[in-house]
Amino acid sequence: MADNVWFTEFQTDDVTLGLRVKAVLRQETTPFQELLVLDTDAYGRVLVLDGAIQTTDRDEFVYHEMMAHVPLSLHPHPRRVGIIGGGDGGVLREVLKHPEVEEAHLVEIDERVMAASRDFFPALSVAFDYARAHLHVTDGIRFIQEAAAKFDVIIVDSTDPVGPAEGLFGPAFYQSVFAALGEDGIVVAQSESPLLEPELVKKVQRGLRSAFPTVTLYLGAVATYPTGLWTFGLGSKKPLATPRQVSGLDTRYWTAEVQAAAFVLPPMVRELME
Ligand code: AG3
Repeated sequence: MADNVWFTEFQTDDVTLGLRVKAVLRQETTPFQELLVLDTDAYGRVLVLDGAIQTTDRDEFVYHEMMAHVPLSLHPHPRRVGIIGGGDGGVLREVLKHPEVEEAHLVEIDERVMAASRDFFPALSVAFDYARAHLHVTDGIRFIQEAAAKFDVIIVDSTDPVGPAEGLFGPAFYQSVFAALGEDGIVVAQSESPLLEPELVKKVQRGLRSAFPTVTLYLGAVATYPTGLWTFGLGSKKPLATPRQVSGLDTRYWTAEVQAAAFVLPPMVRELME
């Protein structure tokens, strides 16, 4: 490929992120969205859906570790875990690092995302074939509505709230997540950038609060997402206890100390929780 080809994500009408492209590995219109897999020098392989970067070889661990290990260490005995979205498999891989998890159910609406991950992101899709992994290609909203008290932890790894993921950001969805969780249930949902999308951060907090008595959020630094500063909304049926000691996880971002620090919020973030 010519050496001056660039991919541009329009994060808003006024802000872009540009990556020089070495090769376009896949470009396809799925029944749900535009899917693109790029190879880049800066971040390795990059998965893009509807123009938005979902994950890259080089920084995927930050997001996937923070989505999985924070709620799993806060739950007293996470045996059954539901992952809504996350068809690349990155969250699933992290969830299955916990030996006490007996089953993890990945619910992805777009089978082509899983296919792209199998074809181009072996480090993400590695857990698809594990015995404890159960893959469901179906609508996460419906799946959750039919999953009464089934899960200990639910992780909502959605795209931005436009297109197929829109329904995953409203109060009705969080109420069915509440019903799909057992008595110590915890949910985590990716909730966008506090600087660029404060209204979305607030919307997730409000939605969670409409269903869960305990709601908070924590931060992580994901280089390729808008502004790099990312929020994760968390809802819990019980007040949050001290995290369980989880040892032996092979991680590059998450540690118990990083987790504790991730809940220390600057005022500009704290005010989005009110
Ligand atoms: N899901 C959240 C991606 C949000 C990124 N937004 C953006 N680039 N505008 C990521 C899925 C990874 N498993």
